[in-house]
Amino acid sequence: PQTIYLADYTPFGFDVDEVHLTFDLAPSATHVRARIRFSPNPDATDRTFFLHGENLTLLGAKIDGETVKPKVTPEGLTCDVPSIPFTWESHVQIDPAANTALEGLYQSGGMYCTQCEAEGFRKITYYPDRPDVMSTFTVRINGPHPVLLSNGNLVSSGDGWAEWHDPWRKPAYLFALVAGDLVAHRDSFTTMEGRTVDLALYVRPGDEGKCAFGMQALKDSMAWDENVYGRAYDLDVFNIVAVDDFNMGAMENKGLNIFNASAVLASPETSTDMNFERIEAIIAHEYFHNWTGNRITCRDWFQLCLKEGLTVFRDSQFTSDMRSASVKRIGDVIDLRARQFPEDQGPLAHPVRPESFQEINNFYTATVYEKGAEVIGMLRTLVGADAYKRALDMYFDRHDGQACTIEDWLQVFEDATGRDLGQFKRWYNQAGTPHLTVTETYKNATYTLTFTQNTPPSAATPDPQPLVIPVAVGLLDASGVEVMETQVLEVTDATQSFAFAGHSAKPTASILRNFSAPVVLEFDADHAALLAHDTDPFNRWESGRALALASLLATITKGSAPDNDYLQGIASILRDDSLDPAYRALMLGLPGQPELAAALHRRGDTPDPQAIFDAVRGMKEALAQTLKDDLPRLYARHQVTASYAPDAEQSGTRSLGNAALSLLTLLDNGDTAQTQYDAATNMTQQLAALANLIRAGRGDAALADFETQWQDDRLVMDKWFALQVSEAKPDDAADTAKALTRHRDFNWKNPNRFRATLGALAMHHAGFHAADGSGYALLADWLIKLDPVNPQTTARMCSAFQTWRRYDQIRQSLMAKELDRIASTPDLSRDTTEMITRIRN
Ligand code: BAL
Ligand code: ZN
Repeated sequence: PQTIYLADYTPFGFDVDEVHLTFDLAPSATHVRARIRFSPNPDATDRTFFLHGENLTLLGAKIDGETVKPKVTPEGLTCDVPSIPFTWESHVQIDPAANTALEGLYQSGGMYCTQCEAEGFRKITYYPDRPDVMSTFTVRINGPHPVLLSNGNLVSSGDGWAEWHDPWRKPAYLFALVAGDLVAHRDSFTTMEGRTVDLALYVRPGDEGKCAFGMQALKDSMAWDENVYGRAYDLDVFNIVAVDDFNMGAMENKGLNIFNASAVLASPETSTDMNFERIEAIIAHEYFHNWTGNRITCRDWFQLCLKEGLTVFRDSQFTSDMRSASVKRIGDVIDLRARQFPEDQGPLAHPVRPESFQEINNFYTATVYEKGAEVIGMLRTLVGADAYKRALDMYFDRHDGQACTIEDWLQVFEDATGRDLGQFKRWYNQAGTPHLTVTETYKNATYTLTFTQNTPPSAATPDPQPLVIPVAVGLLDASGVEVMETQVLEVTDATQSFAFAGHSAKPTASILRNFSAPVVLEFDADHAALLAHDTDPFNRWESGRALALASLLATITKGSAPDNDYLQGIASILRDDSLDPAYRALMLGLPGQPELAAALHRRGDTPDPQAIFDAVRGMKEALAQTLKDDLPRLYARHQVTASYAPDAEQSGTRSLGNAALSLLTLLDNGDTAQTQYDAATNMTQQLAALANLIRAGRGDAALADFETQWQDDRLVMDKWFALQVSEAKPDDAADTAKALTRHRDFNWKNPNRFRATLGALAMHHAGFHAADGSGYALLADWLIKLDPVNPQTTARMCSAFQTWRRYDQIRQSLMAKELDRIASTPDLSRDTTEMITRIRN
């Protein structure tokens, strides 16, 4: 496959002044007629008229009304065109029913829908399918469906047709069309400018009862973006559609967001508290894209982080405001370490702004999204909240309606603050997770911290240079009283010291408060003291995590018993009823098993997945024993009796109750879990109880009951599939997943169901890495099977193998064998070929 480089960017030779599309919908033979006004782009030198197009049957083309015969290839067409403005017309036929890749126009459960980001529009019609080509769109849809939707505002409609016009110039990746027998949940919102916006959430009949929460989240997001960023909505309507078959979580098409049903439909009976929180965040994320992504878009796909990093950062701010900021921050860091760190520390490492790709779909990564958001968080920390706001106002003023770059983004910060961000920019250009090693000295009442930064080299960045690292530091005295409030140190050199004078005794340092930079911190801190006293909630939690990590590593490598300081420290926190229950529940969490494997690998040890699994289990048993007398009370106190609400308070209470339940289960063999299961009236309680019953080895009856109860609910059945795999004993995980692939409801072409089953296996660390290679082989079998049907979802899941070089020789050769087997599959997609090649090399 061809590699595309950032350095090769050139503008398209033509501007698109307006686009008119007419769709005649039919499952296997949809006709698309395009009438597009082009004019020469004065900023371009190359006037080659190349239009992207894939899987299209060209039935005719005209320029200014005259039939033309373009030269057609599998990637698109070229044609001789006038050197003055002209009208291009084309007529193509496409086959939505056969489109299992779910890119372009496809069918899902009888409805039509689209997914055009990144390069799906070229599967709908011939077009310059690149984000820097922006135009207004007018769309006529002819089809026998009660609901016919596209972007923008409805112009007119009648029986079997509708016409939409989007007055905002947009790139083709934001195009959307939906047609189907759908029902609308309606509401409205009045903007700060006084505009009334009609809101609708379209779902399949039967799902009407799962719309209210998403609608409220949308209204909250609209109000928040006005209040915090001064950004109002800009059309008469905002529509959201829920779709069963979808590769991603959701898509921010202008005025017509399309959502994976799992990312929008919610009810207390069918959705967990975590589902509700995720839905609220995704709705916000897609809505916020209207300004950061749609009004200001990306010049090219290398700039993806321009919209994604910023929009993730904005949705994190929103969730922090709606719920608990420290709980959100801890959750984000857990997620970053679980998903982004492995990427940044392995063969798939790439900069937040990559410099080359073969298939852009492979770069919708945790690095672009989550590290991209961390980079913006650091920028805000460095310049301060006021300057951040000034810079954002300048960004919106200066670039509204444009397709921009990271250079444009950093320039507004330089102009708003007078700062030189040349070195800071390395965060966008360099791959790899920096290690920040800290040493301390104390002499003559002066406490000195010395920081050494080192980013391990990678194929993407062989020679990393020092970064600007904002390190938030506070100091405590021996009794735990804060003697220096949080200060942000700017570490810019490879090695750099900071002195703090006037301390009559050696203080205890709390470093990297609120996780002020996405680095691996290596500092021999007084974690027990910080766990007891740190005033920074993140670092207090982090201290518990560090103690747990050290203890688990000692168990794995030396067979040591769990660390008593850790157990007692956690017990004190759990007994402190003044602390937020959600926060205490997080305190009971342990480092992820892949994270332990990474830590062992970093120390030069070879991780043994079963030993890691056993150590974690042993630590849970030790926690259960330590908290033995507290658990019944802790559990009982954290049962919600009020009617269900998915708010931060109730979900925090339930999360602590269920964290207590998982320890209690180790003591009572699942009796409490059975009682909870039998009494559960919401999915949070039911699913937690079911997980504990499976873990206690007595889940069969409840699993059967759950299946009977929920067999007609696709999203709940995804949980049923996933839970059996994720809670399986390591030796049984692959067999469990394999048995589930033979279940009558295993629809492998549905990405949610595929991920629930095979994705759950990939995430079951000890199960996926079972010594006999059964996990590797099963996943490879299914990736080979899925690839011709859905390359995007296949390629995404190949990352399960990205850490393969961490393990022992036998596992490495088992994984290499599967990677080679996938790679040698005839006609492997470009998506999967690129992923396997990068992982294997
Ligand atoms: N733009 C793809 C989906 C999302 O990040 O919102
Ligand atoms: Zn996004």
